[in-house]
Amino acid sequence: MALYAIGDIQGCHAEFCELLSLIGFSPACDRLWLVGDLVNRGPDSLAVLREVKALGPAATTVLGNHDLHLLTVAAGHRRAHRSDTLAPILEAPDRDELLHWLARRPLAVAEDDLLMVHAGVLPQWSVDDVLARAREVEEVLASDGAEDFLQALYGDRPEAWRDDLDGYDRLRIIVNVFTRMRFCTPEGRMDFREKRGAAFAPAGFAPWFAHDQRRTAGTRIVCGHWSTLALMLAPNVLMLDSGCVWGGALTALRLPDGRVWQVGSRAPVIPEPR
Ligand SMILES: [Mn+2]
Repeated sequence: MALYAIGDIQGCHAEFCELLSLIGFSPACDRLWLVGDLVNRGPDSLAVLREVKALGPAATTVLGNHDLHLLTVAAGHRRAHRSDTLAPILEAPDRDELLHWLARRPLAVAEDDLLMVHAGVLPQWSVDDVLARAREVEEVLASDGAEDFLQALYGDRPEAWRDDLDGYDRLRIIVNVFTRMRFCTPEGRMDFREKRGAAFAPAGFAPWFAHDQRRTAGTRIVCGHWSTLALMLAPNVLMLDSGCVWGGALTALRLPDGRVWQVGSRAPVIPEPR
């Protein structure tokens, strides 16, 4: 029995299957953690969704920004972007089942000394804070209020967390932290414009994981989202987005020993913008 974490798949179904067979994954005795962004931009998001859903309790996936974009487009609140590859899901006979399943995935999961989110966590949040805030959003996504919430989901504001935020502002910033954040200030103000690597931090900002006083520093965080950082295996930050959809690779990491497997992307290399 082993636990494997896999980075952002984004519809790269062939690479996902190749990676599962490379690690010898067995749903009967192994477990899979997926860092989110199962869908979009890549060639076969529908097959990825069906495959991960069919793995049942053997696979745990957290929601990423592209997964939420799919839910929002499906609800009719946003138009698909030109580079989106979501149409086959929206037209699939099992679309409702797949979307219902996706909307009930968590935003954060913790087990032993591990914590998984798609993008990051604010420096001033403890592991308990992370889980409590994730549950707030998960409850709404699984409720009758989900459609209204998805309509109010998008936006960069508020840009800083406050404990007394409420309503959609509170839910929106929680989602932005878990699914979109790259750079923030020590107080937890976020920047969403810069998508390049750590060297491009806007003045006053640093990568979310680089702040000295970060309260989750003693926990191993499994995440993805920041493909311009490529694969980053710091002792307590395991960032697994190695840019498969951009021509990079899809990565699997075995926990707790840290052995890594990769399969090369079948997509052409796209240097930017991610
Ligand atoms: Mn992402």
